Amino acid sequence: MAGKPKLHYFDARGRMEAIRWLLAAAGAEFEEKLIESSEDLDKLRYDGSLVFQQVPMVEIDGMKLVQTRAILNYIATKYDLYGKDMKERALIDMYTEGVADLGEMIMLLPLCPPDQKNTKLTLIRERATNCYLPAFENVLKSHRQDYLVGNKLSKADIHLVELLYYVEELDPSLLANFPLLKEIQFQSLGQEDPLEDGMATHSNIFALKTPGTEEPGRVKSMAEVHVNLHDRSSLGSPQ
Ligand SMILES: N[C@@H](CCC(=O)N[C@@H](CS)C(=O)NCC(=O)O)C(=O)O
Repeated sequence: MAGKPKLHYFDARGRMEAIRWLLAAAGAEFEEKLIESSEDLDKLRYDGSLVFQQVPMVEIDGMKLVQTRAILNYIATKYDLYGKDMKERALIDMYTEGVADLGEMIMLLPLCPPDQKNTKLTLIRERATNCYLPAFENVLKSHRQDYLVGNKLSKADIHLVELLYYVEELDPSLLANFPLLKEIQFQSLGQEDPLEDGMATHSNIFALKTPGTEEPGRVKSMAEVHVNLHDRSSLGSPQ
């Protein structure tokens, strides 16, 4: 059996965070090799580990994968989080890109020049309230199922829940008018141990610790995810 995936990135959420969430939701253990200096990054570049000279890079199943989306798609396929057919996959991709559009705006906010920050924040609030959050709320409302696609956990749900935490960090009031989104976020927080809390038959999502809350002063991360038995059985096992 292959060893644990090894994640190469900075001590930050950044582009690696969605990868951490996905692996954690899949119940897959992973190691992190933090890049702590420009020398660390150069070393990876010079030894040919970074095809495009950039991170995130994940060592997995004998490959050194770069490009965030490629990594996410590989992990989602491996752990059966990518739909059952082409149509489900298309929907999962569509929702994932919607999540990425708003997520990217939020992720880049700290890099914005101070004099542009308020304008950017207003734009994010406007897009979240009038476009992205209603879109996801409506999907859930339209079929009244626990998951976005195919009544089964997929990478789209995991990316969405991660996004909801970022939105909440930015401004908790943004979620006020979206009861179904609040519900999936609340359920994802869940119990420490769903089995102990009698939640074993609860079909919804997974129990996550909020990234960044478990170690004060550390910007990341997704520490631990408990997936209830019902979901774990549908996630497939590591190859
Ligand atoms: N399209 C790439 C972008 C990767 C990227 O921008 N990586 C940044 C860190 S988040 C990086 O390696 N920056 C260092 C550099 O380019 O020198 C992806 O999605 O993985």
